[in-house]
Amino acid sequence: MTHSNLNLESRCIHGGQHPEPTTGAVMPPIFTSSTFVQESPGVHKGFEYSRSHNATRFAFERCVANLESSGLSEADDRTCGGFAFASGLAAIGTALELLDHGAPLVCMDDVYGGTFRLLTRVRVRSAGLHPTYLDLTDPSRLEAHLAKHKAGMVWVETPTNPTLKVVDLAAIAAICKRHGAISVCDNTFATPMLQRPLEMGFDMVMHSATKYLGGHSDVVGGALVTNRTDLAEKLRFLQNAIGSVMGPFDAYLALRGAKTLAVRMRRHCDSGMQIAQWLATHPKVEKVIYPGLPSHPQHAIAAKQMQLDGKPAFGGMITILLKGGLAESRRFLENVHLFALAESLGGVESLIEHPAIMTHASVPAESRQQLGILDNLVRLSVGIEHPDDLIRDLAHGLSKA
Ligand code: P1T
Repeated sequence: MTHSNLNLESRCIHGGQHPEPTTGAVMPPIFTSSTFVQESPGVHKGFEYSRSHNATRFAFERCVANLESSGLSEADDRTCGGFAFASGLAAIGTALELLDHGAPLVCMDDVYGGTFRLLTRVRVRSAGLHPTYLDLTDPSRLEAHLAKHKAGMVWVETPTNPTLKVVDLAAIAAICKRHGAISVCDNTFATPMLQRPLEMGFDMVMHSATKYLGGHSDVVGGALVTNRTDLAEKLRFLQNAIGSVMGPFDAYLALRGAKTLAVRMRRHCDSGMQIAQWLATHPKVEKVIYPGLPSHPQHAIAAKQMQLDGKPAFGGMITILLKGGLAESRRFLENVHLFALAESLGGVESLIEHPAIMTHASVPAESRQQLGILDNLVRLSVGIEHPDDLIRDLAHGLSKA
């Protein structure tokens, strides 16, 4: 049973899940065994070696595949087109192995600093990849580029990390299809509760499961999902051949986290909107970037493609520009207490960080300047605490900025 006829809240809990066959355990046990006995060489119960087959990981993989609407059954692909990895970057690294040596690809200009680092500082050297960074908030830029240049893959994030640009997924997917490029969306910030890129024509979705999917800042993981059987076959081979798989303990935690994704996202969205509106009125804040505010340049497309319960919903990530520079940012960040000053995002607890010094330090200063990742830019991950407490904490920090 694929459970894809259920509402998303129910899919978080039941999607792709079935009781463990030996004992009937309702929640999948943590299968720690690295290997599985065979009756005769090559004759086994479908489990040989844990890098290739692990039932705890499979349960999480089927869950994410279901949430991202892969539409594949276990007959099409053992885990319905879902694949889990040791980290988000391990997932990205494996996805890039779909490309041949020397392949050109297009990447959104604003992406997580680690994605940029893997492409430019590793795969350009080791795989001869040719990334072109484009601002895909205007899809015609992609059309113009692909009319002149080939690309094996187009990689987007939306909303982007950290400037929260929003990309029109349906438009980008259609262009990629016309030009034969594999389209991949890093859906970490929006989560499948708000947008499902495969439903909008994308070939693949990627997640840092470390963030909202896991949801409790206690596990590092990544995921890929595809609705194409040809890509699922390739990813299954690559996942095993490269071996950067998610371990069974992590898969258990990630699956446990994903069960509450719907209820958490509802609170993240409500508090995100309330806090963004409050920040927009604060005299020490120069600018608030939040896709839910009408001032956001892609607000209209965000309202169309990011929805919860059929209504626009914009997530828990907010980026602000303070009046002033690094000194003001430091004073603000040193004087918030409920918001933890830390990298990462998407947990139940609120986090705050300075991308230029922290998560995006690997992006060259010149590119950061062009993208607007400036010294007065601060990124907030709004958790599920009471929003009044969060606002009081921000007010205190800003009073010191
Ligand atoms: O950290 P890891 O699980 O390897 O995921 C990498 C990654 C990929 N994509 C996006 C959009 C991300 O935000 C991340 C990780 N980001 C942070 C650690 C951060 O604080 O932005």
